[in-house]
Amino acid sequence: MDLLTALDALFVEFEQALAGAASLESLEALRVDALGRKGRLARIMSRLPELAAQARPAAGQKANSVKERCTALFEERANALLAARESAALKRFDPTLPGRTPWRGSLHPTTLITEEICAVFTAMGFDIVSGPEVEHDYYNFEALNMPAAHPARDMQDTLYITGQMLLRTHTSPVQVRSMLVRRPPLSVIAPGKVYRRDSDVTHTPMFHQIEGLVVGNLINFAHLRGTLTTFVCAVFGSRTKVRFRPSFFPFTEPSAEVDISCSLCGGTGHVAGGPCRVCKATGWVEILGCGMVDPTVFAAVDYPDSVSGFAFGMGVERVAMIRYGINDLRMFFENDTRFLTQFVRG
Ligand code: 2U9
Repeated sequence: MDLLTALDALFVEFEQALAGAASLESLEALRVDALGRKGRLARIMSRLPELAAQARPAAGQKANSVKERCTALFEERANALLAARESAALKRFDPTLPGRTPWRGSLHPTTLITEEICAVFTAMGFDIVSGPEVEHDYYNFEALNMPAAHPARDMQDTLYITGQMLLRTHTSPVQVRSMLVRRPPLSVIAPGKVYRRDSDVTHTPMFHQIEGLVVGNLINFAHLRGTLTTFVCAVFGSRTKVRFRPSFFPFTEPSAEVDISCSLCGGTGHVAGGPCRVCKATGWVEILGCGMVDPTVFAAVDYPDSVSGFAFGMGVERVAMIRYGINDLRMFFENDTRFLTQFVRG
């Protein structure tokens, strides 16, 4: 077929093929096949040297005109297909349908209980303080009466970053820092993440603590008892019984652990099905540790001998487990929305 006839045939066949193309994608494939760099038009025009020199300009003009007409046809057809696609989408859209209810997030039980506990203490006049999670050995251990040889400083128990920097193992360094920038009297509460080299069914390498510190003149164990009993009754109900058992912490002397009557069995040790699983049939559950601040700690922050104070600490997940009756610590870290969405501000 001579070159000019081939150009005419290209146009006619392109027009027919476009009419049969049902999608934008097949339309584009036809365009590339006919007009693309290696397409049919390019192949026809590669035969231009076959023509006598004087016939070539006319052939070139015809090729341009075929290309322009093909392109115009292509655009016309593509616009028609696009419009059809849009009107089909519009037909599917029913503005009278009720809207989809948006998914609403909820606060994590750890956050809820932290906020609740902090609210109880701020109502009693405590300030909320915070500090770094990557701490210096001095604030985490040394200033808290845990000198170099103390077992808690062991690599087995603490996550070290470099020689003297570590992930804080408790929020107590926050209170040390507070004492360094404030003068007594002070009452602060420090909520936050803490890290320990511990991981099993009942321990996670990161958990949350809330610790409190009160320093002033003539602060004594009765203030400690009153403050913590008020806290327990606010969070667990006014009928909750509280008992203090002697204990030991390096930074407090004397020290105590606080048990509360079990909220599941009401302190009886038994539920309808048999022995209570929350308190292991004892009627009591341990909720926090506390004590009068050891004078060594006051000396480390240059406070006068005349001041006294009390401190306490609790694990937030533990408090939440007792408060909400959760029996598996891992629930707090799995982010299963079936678990998380069950908690609402009380
Ligand atoms: C300063 C001085 C003293 C904070 C205290 C406890 C007792 C305690 C534990 C409870 C469960 C940690 O989360 S837990 O494993 N804490 O028993 N914490 S007294 O004493 C301080 C803190 C800061 C300057």
